[in-house]
Amino acid sequence: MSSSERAEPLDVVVVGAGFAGMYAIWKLRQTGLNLRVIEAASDVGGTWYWNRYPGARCDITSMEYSYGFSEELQQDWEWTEIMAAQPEILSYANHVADRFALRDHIDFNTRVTGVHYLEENSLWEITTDAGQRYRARYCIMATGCLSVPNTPVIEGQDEFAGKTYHTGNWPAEGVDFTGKTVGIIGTGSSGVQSIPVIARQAKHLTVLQRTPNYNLPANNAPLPDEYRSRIKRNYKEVRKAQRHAQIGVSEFSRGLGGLGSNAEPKESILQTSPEDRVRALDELGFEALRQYNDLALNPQANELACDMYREQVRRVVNDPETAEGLMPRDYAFGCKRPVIDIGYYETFNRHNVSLVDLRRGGIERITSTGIRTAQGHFEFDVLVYATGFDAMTGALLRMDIRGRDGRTLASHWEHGPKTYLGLQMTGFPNLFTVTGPGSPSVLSNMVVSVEQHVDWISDCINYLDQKGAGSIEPTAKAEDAWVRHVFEIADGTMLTDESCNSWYLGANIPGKPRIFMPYVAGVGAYGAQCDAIAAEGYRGFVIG
Ligand code: NA7
Repeated sequence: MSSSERAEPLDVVVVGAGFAGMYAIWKLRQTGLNLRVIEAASDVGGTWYWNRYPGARCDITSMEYSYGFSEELQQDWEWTEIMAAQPEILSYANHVADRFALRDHIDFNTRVTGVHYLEENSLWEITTDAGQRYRARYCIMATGCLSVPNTPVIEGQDEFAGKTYHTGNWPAEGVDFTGKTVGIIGTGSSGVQSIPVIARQAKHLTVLQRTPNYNLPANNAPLPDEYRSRIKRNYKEVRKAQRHAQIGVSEFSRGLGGLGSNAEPKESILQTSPEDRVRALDELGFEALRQYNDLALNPQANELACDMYREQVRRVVNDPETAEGLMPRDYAFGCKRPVIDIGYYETFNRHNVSLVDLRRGGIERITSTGIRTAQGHFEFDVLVYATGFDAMTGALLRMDIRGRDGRTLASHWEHGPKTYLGLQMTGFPNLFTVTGPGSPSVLSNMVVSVEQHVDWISDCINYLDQKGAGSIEPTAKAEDAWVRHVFEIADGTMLTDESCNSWYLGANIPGKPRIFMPYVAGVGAYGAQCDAIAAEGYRGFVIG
């Protein structure tokens, strides 16, 4: 009898075997819960399994973007760089799966299609594309925040005769661009990371850019020995500090580069003179933008930083027209996730790279040989979409999730995602989301947030079992209040400014409600609230 056909229902079904699903196995297995994990891919790793595009790399220091649940694991594993590249992170995921025998619990190559609550026996029924059926008391959605690639609908795209790839679904065997003319659409993190690497191989690379990004230097390097041993000596403290930090990166990594580990910005840009700013660019280049502490709070300060940024682009890029085309305008520095880059602007000084600034005339259609824009036709052998993801809600909404009374998640979220703590939704008892909308999630070190959520869910299930309770779900009042709170603290910041079209707001997907989805208060403040709510007997939840 296969696991999915057992007569007895499971305790837990977990959807997804990325970092969240893998940790859920380790954690829930300890408490004796009987679980299965369903994964669409052929192996573990989630984001790091799918995003194998050239140049893919973590933007948080790897010593911190790693599991903290096993002291032996964190002592044994050796990272080679400050911010590891995708192949190394995927090897790490494989190592963890082998070391803790996680694969025994996972059904691979299986995509969940339906998740229905059976009210009469308080079970979730999960169906898959292979026609399997699982029943479980609890369902945990470990489906990732950036797991549904967004391919924009462009007229004629099926007519393109060459090969087409998406950075978020890259072939495992890689792509050889040697001798090829390549077009790439998109200059977010995936575009900025892959463009320098593709340019080194392709005959010619044309970058079709709709919105230039603000990027900061990655400052990646081989892992310094002193830092490695300092972290390893203090890992216990590091992990504790992560849980109290704003984005889940401890002070032990201060000054190393990467998100959350910059040196503390000490200077007010408003206090500087134009000469000071020129000097700062002379000495530090783009790095200069990291030293100011008032960019997030003051629009005037932000605009000064944007001017500096554009000046630095002008300095690095030789051709004035290309430099002009690469300059971000009309939106704030920091409203989108900063992209860390390795040689991005220098790439445009190569003879085999050209920029099409779509602000001067957009894409009209894809043809059999390339892309026609209002500025002319560009020919390619290969077309790469680096066009991002239907972030945070995409993976959940494409499954048919139905709670009490057959109500769909799609209708519950018609006007944008509604959750309590980013963990549960009203009307969907015993269904949990890991790093869901309404939690720090993508604004944080994901591994830290994943562990915090899975720990909380595991404690919650244990609590219910001890009480002999059958179900938990938030009250509508608690859910509404949380949604309001998430909105209120982001409102008025540059993150929600009208000029900002980030995927945090769902603004990259036509028709998606414009709602700021992650919780900005920080990992520490958020974790404290989760703990307090649990300690008060799960305030705001109905336990049945
Ligand atoms: P992003 O950051 O969403 O970037 C997608 C890029 O694709 C962005 O430059 C978009 O321009 C561009 N795009 C999307 N649709 C189109 C169309 N129709 N025409 C032209 N250009 C288009 O995704 P990434 O994969 O780079 O990064 C996602 C996260 O992964 C990143 O933040 C890290 O956390 C890791 P737009 O800005 O919408 O004008």
